[in-house]
Amino acid sequence: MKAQLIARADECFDRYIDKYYKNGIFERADFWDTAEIFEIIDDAYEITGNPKYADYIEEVYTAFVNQHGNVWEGNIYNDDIMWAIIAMARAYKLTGIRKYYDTAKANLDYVWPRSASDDLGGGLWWRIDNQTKNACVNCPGVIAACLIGEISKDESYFEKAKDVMEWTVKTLAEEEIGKVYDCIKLNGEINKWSSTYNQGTYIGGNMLLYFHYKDEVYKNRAAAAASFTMNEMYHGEVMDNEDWGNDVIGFKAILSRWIRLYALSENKPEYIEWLRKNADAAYSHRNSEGIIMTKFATQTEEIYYDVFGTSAAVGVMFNCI
Ligand code: 7K2
Repeated sequence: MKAQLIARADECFDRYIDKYYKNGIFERADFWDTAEIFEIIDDAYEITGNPKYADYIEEVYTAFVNQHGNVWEGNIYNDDIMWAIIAMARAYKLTGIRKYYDTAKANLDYVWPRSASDDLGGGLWWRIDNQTKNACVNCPGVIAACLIGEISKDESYFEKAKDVMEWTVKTLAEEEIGKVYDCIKLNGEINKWSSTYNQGTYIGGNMLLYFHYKDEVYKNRAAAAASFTMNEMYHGEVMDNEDWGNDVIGFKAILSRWIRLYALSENKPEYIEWLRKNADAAYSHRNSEGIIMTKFATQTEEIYYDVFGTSAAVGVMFNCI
């Protein structure tokens, strides 16, 4: 069973590579897309142990720093930087290759002071214009700080992560039911839209804090958010939405990564089964090139799709294993 699932995930990855990849670059992928495709390669290496994925990590890393430099001051999106830090810190944990960690840490030490503020009671700004505080920077910020804290053994990163999570729970979530909001504006107005990526990184951030502090409050938050996502947002059915814009189309890989971490760590096989149901549906709807677009219950057509939109299924193929 496991070998078959790995073979299927490898196949989907290879078709994706055939379509979009050359010399460390994914066709038309922007900074954030690349960071998240990088994370899918981390997933692939973590889950299969196949050394070919370590080679992809090295190639993508090299192309990324060639293009964006070692510290990414030019990027106005604090969230983008957090995501790329996560991709590289995870790559270090998986390979032991020091430069991935050095790049991740240098960028966290740069972007954290740029993002953190006491306005609205705490948390991180989404962009350098300091207008909104979004779940998509705060939860990844928590994850990034936990990873760097874990690797460096510097407790201060965990302290920062903890404070940002407390603010996020208070400001951008309904803790008991596990619903995560999108963002709060400078004037206090809240956008209550819940999406798979924010649900995912909220689960992940709370799990990493749980592993460190062993306080069940974190685990309970992750549990509530996992349940809300599968049962309330999707009623246990296949994810067949989030198909608009340039960003939303790639969210589901992020959810699957962190819900898997929760499910394996807390022995909740129902979530892996749900991911597998999604992966099965997605696979059955691949097109003749083996490409799968983000609506998993819908047939992928024989047309050109955005590189980020078709990465989500690849991520789910690995994370359902
Ligand atoms: O409005 C934010 C966020 O709150 C929302 O969830 C998503 C939905 O859109 C933006 S975040 C998307 C950004 C990700 N970082 C890189 C940027 O290029 C991109 O706008 O889509």
